[in-house]
Amino acid sequence: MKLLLLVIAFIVPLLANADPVYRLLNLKATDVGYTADITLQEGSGPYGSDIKNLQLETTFESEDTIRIKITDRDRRRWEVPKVVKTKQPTQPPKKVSILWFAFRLYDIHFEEKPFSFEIQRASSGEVLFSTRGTPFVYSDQYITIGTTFPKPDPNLYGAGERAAPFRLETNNQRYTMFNIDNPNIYKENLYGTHPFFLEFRDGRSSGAFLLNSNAQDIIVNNQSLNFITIGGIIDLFVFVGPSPSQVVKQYHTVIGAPFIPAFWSLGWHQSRFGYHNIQEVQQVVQKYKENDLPLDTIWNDIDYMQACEIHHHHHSLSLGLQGFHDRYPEDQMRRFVDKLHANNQQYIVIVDPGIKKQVGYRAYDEGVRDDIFIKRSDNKTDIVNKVWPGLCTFPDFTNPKCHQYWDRLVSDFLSRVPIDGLWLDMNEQSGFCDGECNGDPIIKNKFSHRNPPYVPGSQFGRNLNSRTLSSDAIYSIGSNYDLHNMYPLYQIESTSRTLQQTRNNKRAMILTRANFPSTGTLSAHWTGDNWSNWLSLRMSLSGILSMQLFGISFVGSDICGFKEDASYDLCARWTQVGSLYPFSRNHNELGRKLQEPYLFDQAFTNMARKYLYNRYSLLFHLYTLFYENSVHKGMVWRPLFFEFALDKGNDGIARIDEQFLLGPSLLCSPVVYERASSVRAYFPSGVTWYDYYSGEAVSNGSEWRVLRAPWDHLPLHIRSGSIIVKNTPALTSAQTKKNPIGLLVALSDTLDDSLGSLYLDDGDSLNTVDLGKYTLITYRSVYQGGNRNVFRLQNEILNLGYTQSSNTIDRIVVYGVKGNDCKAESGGAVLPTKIGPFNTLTVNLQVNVLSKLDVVVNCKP
Ligand SMILES: *[C@@H]1O[C@H](CO)[C@@H](O)[C@H](O)[C@H]1NC(C)=O
Ligand SMILES: *[C@@H]1O[C@H](CO)[C@@H](O)[C@H](O)[C@H]1NC(C)=O
Ligand SMILES: *[C@@H]1O[C@H](CO)[C@@H](O)[C@H](O)[C@H]1NC(C)=O
Ligand SMILES: CC(=O)N[C@H]1CO[C@H](CO)[C@@H](O)[C@@H]1O
Repeated sequence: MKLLLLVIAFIVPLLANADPVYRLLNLKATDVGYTADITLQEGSGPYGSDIKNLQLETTFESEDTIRIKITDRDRRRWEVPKVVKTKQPTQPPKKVSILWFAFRLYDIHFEEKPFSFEIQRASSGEVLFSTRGTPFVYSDQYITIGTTFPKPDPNLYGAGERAAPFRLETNNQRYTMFNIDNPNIYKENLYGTHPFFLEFRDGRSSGAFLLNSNAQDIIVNNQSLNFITIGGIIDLFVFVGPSPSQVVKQYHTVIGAPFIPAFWSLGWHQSRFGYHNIQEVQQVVQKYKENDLPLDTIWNDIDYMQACEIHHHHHSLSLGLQGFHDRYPEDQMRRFVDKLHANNQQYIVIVDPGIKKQVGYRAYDEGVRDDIFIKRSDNKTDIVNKVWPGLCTFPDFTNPKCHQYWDRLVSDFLSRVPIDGLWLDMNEQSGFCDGECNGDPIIKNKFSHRNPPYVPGSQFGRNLNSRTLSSDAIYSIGSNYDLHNMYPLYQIESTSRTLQQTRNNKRAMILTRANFPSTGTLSAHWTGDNWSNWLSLRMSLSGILSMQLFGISFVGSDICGFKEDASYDLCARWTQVGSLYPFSRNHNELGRKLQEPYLFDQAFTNMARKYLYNRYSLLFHLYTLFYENSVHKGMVWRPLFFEFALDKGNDGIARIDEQFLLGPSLLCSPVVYERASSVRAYFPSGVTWYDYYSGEAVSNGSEWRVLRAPWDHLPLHIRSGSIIVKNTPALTSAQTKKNPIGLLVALSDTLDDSLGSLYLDDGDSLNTVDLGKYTLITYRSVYQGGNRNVFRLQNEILNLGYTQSSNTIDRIVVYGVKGNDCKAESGGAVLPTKIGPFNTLTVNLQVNVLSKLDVVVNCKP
């Protein structure tokens, strides 16, 4: 009998192995695209349960984005709900009208049998997405759709979250996407799911996004890419670019634009798991000040929480929000936070979703009373898993009643200690039991939500229940099988509403670990539990670049590494490049060597001060990049090929991920290898690159150069033709915001103009852009009379909705000046000038940032 079963088990998949063949029928053009039926003609997918009658709906979303939705015609399947009220682009997508149909940048062609489709670039006929010749399977728990590429080894990016090189490897790789609490193990799936990829081919780009929340794999095999998902539907968006940044912009139009962080949150952050008591935290703030090191925000990990003590550690572990541990007396905490605020500094604490299952604990009792915890598959009992406090239940943020519950807990906590943001950890959801700790699982049938036939992540020896809530757990709107990856979105949405209301409609900071498309509209992210090693340092760069694609612009990694001890050199290099992370926070694990920047030696402290001040001198620039990012003009960090897609100098530009651009014009080439004192850096073509600090012209582009980089030097270059605003840095962002500013002009090396911009608002109120409560200024330097010896620098105020800024522009520094005898004039008055090394010109002046700026510089050759 046993043998027979075994034989059947082998034969059945073999028999079923004739690939499914679907046929397209009844194709009809509609006002906005096409509809059709797709019917299974023969064959079957590897796991059976094929869906026979499918329905196709193709929508021309806009001139550059097409959507292909394939659903079950007979039965409604799980579809991703719209969770976050995503901020739509400032230019709303063009109304579907006959007019723009003529300008569509793509065509779509269907093949009847076997069913396939091909999306082409209208201008050239180039095929961007073609399912022809790729497997198309649509069964209950296994759906696959894919595309082929014209040449082997295409340049592909995306498919996160993981710690891996930015450019995807194409030799039969399986990229799993399923949110789990996994330390940054090279190439394994991590805390977020992003079924998006961007392709870069011959200087142009396209991309695709599968709007699907189930556990998935993307398989990349030399000349093809296949999405495999184990539930939901096919809802595919294809973006035609044609530039890489246009693809990203098109993608963000679907998932929502990144938010503009509160100005203060762009400052420096210090955190540690293992600040044992309030005195230690106070001392860190004090030490920063004594060492003349900028600090905006101090963080507490779980050490502050009141509850049980485990592992014989000093710290206590439980849900926060209930209250503070004895070592963090609440009255002292309140005074401490008030003092931080008086000093323009901020305080943030961590909170986990798990609620300790303990009668008498308010958060638990009220959750039971309101019946808002996630249920087991019986849909009756609260599911229980173990997290730091022990056995826990988990709020079901999809339940509308849950918001009141969460709102009450969070706002009560804030009324006691006015924290400035929340750090949402463990929200994958992480659990120490596989599935649940309730006892034996309730298993109803073989292939259930708990036990699907195909398991993304099984190559790492995991199933969907490994160290997380059981995939058959039940929420008010569906099953964990479908919702697991979206849990953080619901939690962030609820937390954000509460923080905004409680904090008088000010932007609050939320830092989440788990993530999904749309996360970046409300929250920051850090790349999780990395190691204090050089690989983690390198992976932080590609991790941040990938998150920019995913619309999570406000992102960073634990500076100096979380796990294990950071060496002097590693922490020095990490502090340097970390000072240019969109989100800059030094964070460290319990029991590890302390790594605050003043703890090494005087030389280290001086080095850290230099780069922290450098960050603070770029705060207006960063803030302006976030504004531009939010209104869809690009990313905060950019890979080199985003700005230099047509760079002819070197094919390798598509592979570079150890250098990056901060905005369009600052090229950073950090040292990310042990014992290196130089770095091999590529300079993209078509512009001159000046050393950012000295103004020396270093390269005319299109070449690799070896740059000297002693232990305390971060190579940074500015592109000719750009203007950036520089702050006079202070110990906090608030003070920096008031200080005088300067303009750094890197003159164009052709007769083109040099350009820059500045975005200003009050720094923390909501919707400043939509309400017009901001000021936007552009700066332009124009050569006069076709002559590079004379140039005129002017500003133009494009929007004047915020007038509280009283910054003085007190200096203009110009790189690339021709000649060394220069006169500067403004409105007939002569301005003092100075020529320094490398013909760097400094002009001194006193002009209010909101006044007219008009300076003419005339140099003798
Ligand atoms: C990709 O496919 C081409 C053509 O089939 C083959 O020559 C090449 O070796 C393959 N490359 C890899 C990395 O598998
Ligand atoms: C679970 O129970 C609730 C209320 O009793 C009901 O509304 C919901 O539809 C049930 N969910 C499932 C998946 O059975
Ligand atoms: C850039 O090109 C100019 C003009 O050909 C030349 O004078 C200059 O030395 C070059 N600069 C560098 C850094 O190679
Ligand atoms: C991204 C990364 O650096 N991952 C590594 C971190 O360190 C651990 C332990 O050395 C490795 O297992 C990871 O691969």
